[in-house]
Order: sequence, then structure tokens, then C-alpha cells
Amino acid sequence: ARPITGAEYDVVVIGAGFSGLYALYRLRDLNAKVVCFEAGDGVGGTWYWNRYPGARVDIESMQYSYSFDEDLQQEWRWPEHYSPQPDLEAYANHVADRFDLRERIEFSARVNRLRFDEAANRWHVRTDRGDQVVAKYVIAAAGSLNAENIPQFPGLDSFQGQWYHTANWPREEVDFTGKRVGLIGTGSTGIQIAPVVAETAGHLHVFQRTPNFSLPSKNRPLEPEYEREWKANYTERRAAISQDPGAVYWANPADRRSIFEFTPQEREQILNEAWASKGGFEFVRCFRETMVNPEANEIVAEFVRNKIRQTVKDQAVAELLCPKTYPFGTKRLCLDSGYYETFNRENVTLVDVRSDPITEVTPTGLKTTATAYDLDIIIFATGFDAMTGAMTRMNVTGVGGMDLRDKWANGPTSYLGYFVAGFPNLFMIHGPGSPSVLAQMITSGEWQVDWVVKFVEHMEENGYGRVDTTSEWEENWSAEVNMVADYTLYKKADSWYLGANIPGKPRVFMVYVGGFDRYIQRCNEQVEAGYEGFVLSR
Ligand code: NA7
Repeated sequence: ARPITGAEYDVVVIGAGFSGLYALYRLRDLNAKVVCFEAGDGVGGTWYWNRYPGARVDIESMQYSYSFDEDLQQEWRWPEHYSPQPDLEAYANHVADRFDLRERIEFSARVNRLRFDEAANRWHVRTDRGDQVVAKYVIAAAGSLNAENIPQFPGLDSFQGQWYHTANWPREEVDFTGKRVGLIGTGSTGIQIAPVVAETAGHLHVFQRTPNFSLPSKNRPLEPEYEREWKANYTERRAAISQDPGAVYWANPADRRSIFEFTPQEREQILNEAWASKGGFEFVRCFRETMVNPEANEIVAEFVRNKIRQTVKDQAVAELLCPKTYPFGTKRLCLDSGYYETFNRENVTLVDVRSDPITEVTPTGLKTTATAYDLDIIIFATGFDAMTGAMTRMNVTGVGGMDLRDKWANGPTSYLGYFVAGFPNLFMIHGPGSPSVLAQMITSGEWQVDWVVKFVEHMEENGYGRVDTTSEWEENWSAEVNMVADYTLYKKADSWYLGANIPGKPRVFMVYVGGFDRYIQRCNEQVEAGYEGFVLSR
């Protein structure tokens, strides 16, 4: 396709992932002139890029799906409880076709410049394809986890084998048969890819810096009865989701049991039942204090460590796989399909790079302080410059030419996760300061898009040319984001929620953990209070 130059739009949407697609759908009601720039050559965002073997969502697909169209949710069939990447990508494509969204999307066009013209109240948007357009509003649905983190090990250019970051995985199948594979990183991604690679690789070395807590997914084909039950109850279940802090429907109603009311044997029994159940993250809800009380958390953590010890035969390896330096659940919990069992295979070796760090990549593999490893393939499952990377890599300048990177030099600020003071008419979806990754992202994305579209409608109906917020309101919101995080144990881990995975990134808690339900309430309250915190002008 040819680059677009000189066109004027009402709205530019950045990203054709699940939120961007829904924004295109909703903006049609406004009769707005809209274009969406998407870096990939297809739709799906996260589920377009992360096509590594074993990639799978860890929220059940019956709920990790759109709620906006009753026919869609009734007709679509998910083959498995937790969909693998190809099914999610197929779903995104189906939605794009079904609702004729594709005609407004410009593919293979990565936004690389966003400049606000304050005299005209317009954004000037450029892409790496050569597009140059102007728009009144920008909706940045560019993703919370899309800016890859590739650690700068010296020598990577010299490596003679193949290397991949999991979020930029090729479409063609990568053949591991008989190969010596090095996997760096043991977050959700590393934990998903390791068992699949181990099946065919000659040898797999897993380079672990920090072990993670992982729960068994018990993934399985979706039972017809289960599907029928969901479809018969979609309306009320979707309603329950919007009342839930994690934007999730739980099979078991919230259990407000205190762990301290039970004997150690009773606790063990409750935790064992949850572990054996097919509830995924329901395990976290066994007791009310797990995420807020260190003593309660440690009981649950030790239970999980014991499961690791029971699963992994070599006890020295098991101990290395047991997280001991941070509370359970304060780094993103993982759901796996046979991760710990993988370490019982002859062709899998765990390497502790905390005690013996990777120093360089060599032409034939990589070196740690103590050892050299010969490798044919290196997989970087090393995560993302989360929450802010998508925005800071776009070269955004606002009022007075202020660069967003300078504005966020000491950590990201936002008002309600949507607005940054000095960057008018720019709405972020799943931005820093929103519940983002701690609420089920399709539902919370739909809700945020609805809110933004209503906001734009309000502006248009009242003839406003510009909306901004103030530093004061950003500070208020940051204080609230921090206050709710302080109530939990989340800050006790070096997690990407805190920016701790990126060298030099300021340590600021970037996710609103007050709950999706509470977030909805807070956003609505600000609007009902006469658009408090917003500076609207003509
Ligand atoms: P994560 O969860 O950020 O995991 C990245 C992993 O890579 C993690 O184990 C890191 O160790 C490790 N890592 C990062 N840099 C290095 C270096 N330099 N050396 C060794 N190891 C390193 O990313 P994922 O892709 O797994 O998951 C992202 C989210 O997607 C996930 O949370 C879900 O929400 C879905 P660390 O823990 O930082 O010591």
C-alpha cells in the first residue's frame, strides 16, 4: 500500500490489537474519519507478534474474548479452555472481517513520530512507511507488553546460529530437532516455550535469573457442556466480570476465608484441592490475605515450593526453581503446561545465571562467568519494556515541544491511565496508571475504549477543541496508584510492574492495583464531578 500523505482525520488509532480493533468498531458510531496504523502485517497485536511455540493465553477463552456483540460471542467456538496463539489470532482476524474493520487499517506502518501542534490543536502523525497525517485525536492502543527487551550482551552480532526474541517470532516454523538450544528468561513466556522446545531439541539449556511461581493450567479441549453453560449465561457473567477487581468471572464466589482460622493440615487440604482443581488462577483466592499479608503469603509460597520439590526429581534443580526472594504472586504468576516436569528430562539443563551471570554471546554460543555453552539457537524470552515502552519509542512531543521521554524521566505519570499533562487529545488504552495487565485485558480494554469514545463524543457535542489534564491531577492519581500498591505486597518484588527488569528504568509502580471495579468507579466519578481533572477548551 502507498503511504498516506497530507490527509486530515478526526482520529488516528495506533495499533490493531484487541483494543485498537474495538476502537475502530466503536468510532463508527461517531461517523468520524478514522485511520489505524498497525506495525504488523496483520491484526491481533500481542497475539499477532507472540507466535512462539507454546504461546497461550492464561485466562479462559470463554471470558478472554469480546463482549460487545451477542451474536459474536454466541457463534464463536473456542476449541480449548486456554487458547493457543493461532486461535487468538484467528479470532482477531474473524472480528476484523466480520465487522469490516480492515478497510480502515494501514498495515506495516509503525508510528514513529507524534507531534502536537498547539496552535491548531492537531496531532501530526508519521510512520516508518512514510505516512504523514494530521488528526484531532489520537487513541494509542499500542500495547502494554510490546516493546521487546533484548539484553545488550556483547557479541550478539557475532553469533553464527539463529536467535529470536519470542515477541518477534517468525511465521515459518523454527525446527529445533537435534539442535542445541539456549533459552534466556523464565517468565510466562519462557515457562510456556521450554516444554515445547524440549520435546525435539537435542539439548535445551534454560538460563534462569529469577525463578517464577507457576501453577498448572490443566488446559484441555473445551467441553460442550461447559461451552453451553457459558453461552446460556453470558449476560450475567459479563456483568459479574465488570464487578471484579481482575475483570474475571470466577467459578467459585469470592471466598473471604482467613488463612489464620485454619490449622496447618486444613490449609494444606484447601490448597491441595485448589491445586488439583481446574481453576487456574482461582488458586490465588483460597484465602483473603494472600496478596496483602506476608505471613499468609509465605504459607502459600511454601506450599507451591513443595509442589516444585515433589515434581522435580533432582532436588538441587528443584531448589533452584523455587522462588525465595519475593512474595508469591508479586511477579506475574504463570500458568504452565508441564514446565517443572521438563526438568526431569535428560536433554534439559537449568543454569542459574543469578550466581553465574551471562557475560557475552560468542560466535558459537554464550558465556557465563564460569562456563562457555555451545548453542545453535538462542531464544530471548526476556520480556518487555513494559507499560511505557510502546509510548516512549514513538517520539512523542506535546505542548512546548516537550518530549514524553523527558516528561517520564522519573517514571510515568498519567491521569487515570489515559492522559498525560501537556499531551492534549491523546488517549492511552491500558496506559501506565491503568489496571492494564492486572485486569483481563480484552474486557478492560473494551471498557476503556467505551469511556474514551464517550469522552470524544462529549467534546464534539460541546464544541471543544482540546482536552488536557494538569500536573496536579497526575500527581493525585500517581499518589492513588501508589497508595493502593502499598496496601499490597506487590512492591516487594523486582518485577516489570515496577520497571525493575530494564536497566536504568525508574522504579515506579506502573499498574493500578485497586481493582478494575474500583477503577471504573473512579473514572466515572471524575466525569460525574463535572469532568474534574480535565482542562477542556475551545
Ligand atoms: P517477563 O515476565 O518479563 O520475563 C522475562 C524473563 O527474562 C525473566 O525471567 C527475566 O529475569 C529474564 N531476563 C530479562 N533480562 C535478562 C538478562 N539480562 N539476563 C537473564 N535473564 C533475563 O516476560 P515474559 O515475556 O515472560 O512475560 C511477559 C508477560 O506476558 C507476562 O507477565 C504475562 O503478563 C504475559 P528477571 O525475573 O528479570 O530476573
